[in-house]
Amino acid sequence: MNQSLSEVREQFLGDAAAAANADTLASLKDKYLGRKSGLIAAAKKTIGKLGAEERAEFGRQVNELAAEVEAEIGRLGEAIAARNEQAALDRERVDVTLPGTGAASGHLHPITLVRQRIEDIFVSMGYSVEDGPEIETPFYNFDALNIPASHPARDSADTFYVSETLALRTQTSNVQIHTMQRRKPPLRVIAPGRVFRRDTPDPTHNPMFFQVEGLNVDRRITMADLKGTLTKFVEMMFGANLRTRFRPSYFPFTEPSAEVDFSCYVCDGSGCRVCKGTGWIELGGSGMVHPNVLETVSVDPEEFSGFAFGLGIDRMAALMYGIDDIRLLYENDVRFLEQFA
Ligand code: FA5
Repeated sequence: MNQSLSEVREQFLGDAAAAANADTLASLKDKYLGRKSGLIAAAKKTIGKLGAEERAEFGRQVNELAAEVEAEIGRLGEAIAARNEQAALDRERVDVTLPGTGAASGHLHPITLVRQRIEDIFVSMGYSVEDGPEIETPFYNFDALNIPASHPARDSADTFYVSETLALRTQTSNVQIHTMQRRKPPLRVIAPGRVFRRDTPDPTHNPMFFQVEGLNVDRRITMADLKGTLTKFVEMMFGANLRTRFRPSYFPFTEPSAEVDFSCYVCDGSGCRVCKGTGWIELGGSGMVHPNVLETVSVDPEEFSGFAFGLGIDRMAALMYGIDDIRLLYENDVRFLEQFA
């Protein structure tokens, strides 16, 4: 091979060995095969200086070198592309045997869980579940329940009025009236739902909370039925070790009336901040349905008698889950709520 061509070839082989990526390969191609300033083009230009007999041989050799350089650059290009592709595959490899990240799923609110449990217990005792309006007229929330016009509970300092004639219900007892207007005794119903009062929030009070109303009207229903039903309910709900007590009380719509308490879930009766030192927490009110209430819904009090109760669901949730402040139930702090999943 011509001396200068073999020098170009040597130089090319050295440069080619060092070409590691697409950029260096592109400069390599330029350096040797570039039309204007490439080394092979430069060699071709020397052809005119040669004698006639050398020209043909030199031409053949330069074309052969050009073909060799082109083939080698092509081979290097393929090798670099294959290396790049392999690197990309290695980088993006997915290990299908790795455990997946499970999707977070929601769950029911503790109040809903407790309400469902209460419903299950009473349904197992033969009660049906009723619903009632949260916005109510004074007739259903007060008058039909024998609550006189002068009663302090009707005051706007205790009740949230929506207008002159409508208020947010202060108790689920309104459902007693709706139910007895719709259905005639014998009847056994419970009515869980939201109620509203202008109460100052503290660990056992909220301005919005949940109650469950109970109503059992039939012939010869007595106070013993009421006591037996609620004692059985508390036992099924919380277990036999919780103590309950019935305290004489007053509600305009029941006579006689009794307050139902359970032993404090925080101090177990010794007295603490939650039970305000008494050792007991009020679960709800109860009593025998007042004859005036039965008469208002055209049920004969001589023939039928009944008991009713209204229990605080928030306080039952606190007892069940060991929550020492019912306000936590409405703060919507997911760190708190996640515990009940
Ligand atoms: C009543 O609301 C009566 N309607 C209950 C009743 C029904 C008596 C049928 C007789 C016959 P009381 O105001 O005591 O009663 O409320 C019942 C229960 O609701 C309380 O014992 C308590 O557990 C719960 N409760 C009352 N106020 C609040 C409050 N602000 N926050 C959370 N729970 C409360």
